[in-house]
Amino acid sequence: MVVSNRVPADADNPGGLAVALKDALSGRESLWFGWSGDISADTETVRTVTRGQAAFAVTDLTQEEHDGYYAGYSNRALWPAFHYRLDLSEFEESDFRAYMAVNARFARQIAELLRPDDIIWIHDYHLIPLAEALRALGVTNAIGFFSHIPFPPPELFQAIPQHRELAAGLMACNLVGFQSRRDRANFERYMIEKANGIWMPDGRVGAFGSISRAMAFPIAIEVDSFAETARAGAQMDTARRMMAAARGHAIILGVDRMDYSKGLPERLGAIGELFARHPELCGHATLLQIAPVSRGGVEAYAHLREEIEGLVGHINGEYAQIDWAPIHFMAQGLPREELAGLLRLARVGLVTPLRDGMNLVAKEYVAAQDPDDPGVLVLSEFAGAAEQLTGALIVNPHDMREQAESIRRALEMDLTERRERHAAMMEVLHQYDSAWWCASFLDALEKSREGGESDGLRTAFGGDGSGGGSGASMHSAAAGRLTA
Ligand code: GDG
Repeated sequence: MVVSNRVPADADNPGGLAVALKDALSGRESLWFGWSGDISADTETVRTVTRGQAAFAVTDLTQEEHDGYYAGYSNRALWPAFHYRLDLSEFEESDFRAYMAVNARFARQIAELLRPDDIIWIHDYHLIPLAEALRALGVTNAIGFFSHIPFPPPELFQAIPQHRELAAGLMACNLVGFQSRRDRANFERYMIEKANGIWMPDGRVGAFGSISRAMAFPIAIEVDSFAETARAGAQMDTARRMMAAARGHAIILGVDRMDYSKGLPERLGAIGELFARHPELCGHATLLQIAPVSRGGVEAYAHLREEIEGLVGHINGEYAQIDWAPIHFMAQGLPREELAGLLRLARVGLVTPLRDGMNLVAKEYVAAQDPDDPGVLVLSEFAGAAEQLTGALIVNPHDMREQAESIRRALEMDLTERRERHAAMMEVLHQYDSAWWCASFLDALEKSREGGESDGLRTAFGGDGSGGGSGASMHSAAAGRLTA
C-alpha cells in the first residue's frame, strides 16, 4: 500500500515519484492511495482506478481541507520550516487541525482497504501523522515513511509549535527513510537530544513510547532510460531552436520549480557576478533558466516571482549587447523529452538550491550527458545529491563569488577532466538507481517486521502488539464501499 498526497492516476503525467516507484510496484500487487487532485464536498467516496498492473484508490478533498491541510499546514508551515525557512512559516492552529483531521480520515479509509500482510509505504510531509492515526485504529502492519524533503536540525524542528505531535507520528513507523545522512542524523539527534530518546543496541531509536529505525535512501532515477530520452530529445525541434538561438554560445541551464528553496535569486546574482568579473564571457555564454510556476496560491511564491523577474530584468539591462542577453528566462515548463534534450546540450548544469532533499535535476543532468563530450554539473552543497555526486563542482549557493567562479571553471574545463568527473558520477547513478532505491527501502521495511511485530508496536500498544482489529475483516468490509 503506497500512500502519497497526490496520486499519479493520470496516465499522461505520471510524475517523478511514479517513475521512482515503478520497480517497487511492478511484480507485486499494490494499491496506491491519496488525493485525486479534485475538490468536492464528498469525503466518503474512494474511487479505484486501474491502469495496467497498477491500482489506485483516490479521494477528493473539500475546499476547507485543501486550504487547511494542503495549502495551509503542509505548504505554508511545514515546507518552509523543513527547508530551514522558519521566517516564511505560518503556523495557524486551524490549519494544523485540518492537517490532523485529513490524516485521520485517510487513515480510516486506508484501514478499510488493508489486508493483513500488506506493508504500507507513506510518502512525504503531508502525511507525517498518518502512521500514528493508523496505529490508533489498530493497524499492526509494517509501516515505512519516506521523507522527500530535508529534515531540519533539532533546534529548528523544535521551533515548530507542533513538533511533538509530528515526531510522535514519525515514531509510529517501523522505518523512517531520509534522502541523506544529514537528514537522518538531524532526526536522530532530535529524538535523543530533545525528546528524551534512547539508542537501542541494534541502532534503532526509542522515543514517544515507540522504537523505530531511521535510514538514508537517496532517491534515484532510471539512468539508462533517461539517457535514451535525452538522446532523442536532443534531436527535437525545441533543442534545435535552442542551439540555433545560442549561435555557438555555451548554454548554462537551470531547471527548477519556482520555489524559494531552489536558490534562484542567488543564482541570478551569481550570473551577474560572473559577467561583472569576466566581461570577456559576455556574448559567449547564456543562462537558460526554466522555472515553471508552482503553488501559485501561496503568497511567498508570488513574491518570489516578482523578485526573480526584477533580477532578470536588472542583469539583462546591465550586461546585454545588441544581439545577446545574459539570461533567457521561462516561467513555463516543457514536456519531459524536450527538457531532457536541453539538459544534454547544456555545457553547464546549474543546480544551486539553498536546501533540497535530493534534487533529481542534478541526477538527470548527469544522466543526459554525452559521455564522450559531457557538460559540467555545478551543484549546491545543500542539495542531498551532493552527498553522492562528488564529481560535480560543489558550491555554497550563498557565496555568489564562488558560484560565479565555479561556473567560469565549468565553462573552461578541459575534456579529460569533464570525462573523468562524468564517469565517476555515472558509476554512482548506475549503482544507486531507482530499482536499488525501491528494493532497499522495501527490504529494510520487510526486515523491520520479521519475527513478528516490531518492538515498537509492542511498546506503542503496551501489550502483545496485536493492537486489536483484524486486517482481513477490514478489507472485506471495504470492498462494498469502493466505486470503480
Ligand atoms: C521533491 C524534493 C526531491 C522540472 N521542470 C520541469 C520538469 N521538472 C522535473 C524535473 C525533475 C522534477 O521535475 C523536479 O524534481 P526535484 O527533485 O528537482 O525537485 P522537487 O520538485 O522539489 O521534488 C526534492 C524530490 O521531491 C524527489 O524525492 O529530489 O529534493 O524537493 O524530475 O526534471 N519536468 C518537465 N517539465 C518541466 O518544465 N516535464
